[in-house]
Amino acid sequence: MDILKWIDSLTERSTRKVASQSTRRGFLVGVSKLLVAGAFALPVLPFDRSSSAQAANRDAPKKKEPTDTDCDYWRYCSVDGFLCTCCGGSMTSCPPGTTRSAVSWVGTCRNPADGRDYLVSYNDCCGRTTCGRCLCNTNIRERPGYRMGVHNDVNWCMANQSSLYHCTVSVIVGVEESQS
Ligand code: ABN
Repeated sequence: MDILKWIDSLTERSTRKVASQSTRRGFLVGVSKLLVAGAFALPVLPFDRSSSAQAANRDAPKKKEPTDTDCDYWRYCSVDGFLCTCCGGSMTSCPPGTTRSAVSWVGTCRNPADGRDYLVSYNDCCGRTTCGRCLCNTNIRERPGYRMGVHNDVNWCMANQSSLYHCTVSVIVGVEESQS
């Protein structure tokens, strides 16, 4: 009991002493100084700025550039058919055993590399059954069947000796005049 009283009186005496030696304003000034010092110190504290943010950036999936076997490759902007690049041919040549259609439809596609518009002739390759690989149906600026030259939902092998449709090539036949 005595020890409790002694702790009580000790606490009371030291509290009174602190209270008599300090003012409320002084206390507030001290706290403010601490806050200001903290605000200046914060930016120089050693944060780990190195790896995590950079790694998150680096590991974000990058959009892969389309190649000549992808439907979103610029030259295929108005295709309706199987890409010959997936069928043993190339962008401009028919696979072995097929012949290029005598007639075709055309599309106008912008090349993102130079920003120019190209006239692309989409010819079907004829003489073998459908290739079945890389079916694309992009149809940009395609028009209904009454404008046959820009309609692509047609078997253009109809004018060839064999009307079997195999795949489609995309041949550049014109380019817009440059602006300058
Ligand atoms: N021009 C490609 C194609 C071929 C057959 C049927 C529809 C479209």
